[in-house]
Amino acid sequence: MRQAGRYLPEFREFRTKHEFFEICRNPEMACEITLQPIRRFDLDAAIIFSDILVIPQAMGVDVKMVAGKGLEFDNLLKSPEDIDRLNCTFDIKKELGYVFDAITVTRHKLEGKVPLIGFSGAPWTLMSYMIEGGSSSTSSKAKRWLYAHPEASQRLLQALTDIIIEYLVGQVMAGAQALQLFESNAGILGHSLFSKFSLPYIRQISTRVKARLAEQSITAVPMIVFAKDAHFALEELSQSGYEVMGLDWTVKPQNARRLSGATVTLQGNMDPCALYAPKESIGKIVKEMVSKFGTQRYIANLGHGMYPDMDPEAVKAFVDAVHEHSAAMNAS
Ligand code: 1CP
Repeated sequence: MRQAGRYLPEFREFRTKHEFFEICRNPEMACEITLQPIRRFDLDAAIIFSDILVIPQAMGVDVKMVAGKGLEFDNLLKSPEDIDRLNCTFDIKKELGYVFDAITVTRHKLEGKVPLIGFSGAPWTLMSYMIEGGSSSTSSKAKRWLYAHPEASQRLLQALTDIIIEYLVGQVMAGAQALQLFESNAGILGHSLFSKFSLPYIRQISTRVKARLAEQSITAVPMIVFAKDAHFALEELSQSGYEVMGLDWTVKPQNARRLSGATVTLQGNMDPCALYAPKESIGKIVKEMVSKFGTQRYIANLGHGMYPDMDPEAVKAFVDAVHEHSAAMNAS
């Protein structure tokens, strides 16, 4: 989940001086922001500071972070003809090489302290941002494409898939030691649309990333799939070629274990809003979560990202409780 972000005063301070995408494009700055949470908390991994929206940007959708307003989009996709004006075959290294450079710089700076995670948005989530221009409670504009223009939708999803594969392989070549794929808008699809417009591409990404790395004799890295609110597809997701399945907080740990079988590692899934609870309560919630998942084949995490008004001390309480309770469970 997002580690940096607006809940950290040092991030907010940095953001008074630099625009969001300026930080993403500057490897030294992206590295600095990546390290901020690592300095503060006893975390087991770092996630590179970037955003899923850098791919739509590189394809020609304008995405800006406007001070006091948030993300603003221009050049959105209105009809299938607009796919033709997108740049679907750009040189990844040229357009997104700044992410690779940020990964390499950060990997060096981390000096092996914790592994570095690279990431991308999954095709459907990126497609929906390119049509909706932000999050939407219904995603009706983007879902309209799936029903009214299924073939054009698949053409766009396939183009995004091809780009994402190259982008993730490039991140591993630059030094990423794990990869996370965010299908943040999975839930709105429901099972039927998910099976047709999300899952096949999620599968293609794991299969083809692994094949491309093997071809180039690069050691494979663990891959994490996080499809938010896809409680209806846990079994299929756990068999989609990823070592780790991320879970949002609505999922019952026992059900996820039962559906995902013996080989998949589970990640998640504390409700981020539990960080508003007093510290002792956070400790109790963490204890219950870790005892339900067990300490093996498990990565303790939140079930989604944090909000700007969250207290860094609550994050510390969460991280420390994870270490405390998992150590106690391992010792008993
Ligand atoms: O720890 C980190 O900061 C890691 C970098 C990271 C990651 C993994 C950021 C920085 N964004 C993301 C992923 C991301 N971005 C997702 C997938 C995960 C999720 O579901 O949350 C999504 C959907 C986005 C899109 C995005 N970027 C949003 C949500 C917009 C919406 O309403 O739908 C927002 C607010 C951003 C901006 C952003 N990205 C990252 C940060 C720290 C911020 C806030 C920046 C700021 O305001 O200064």
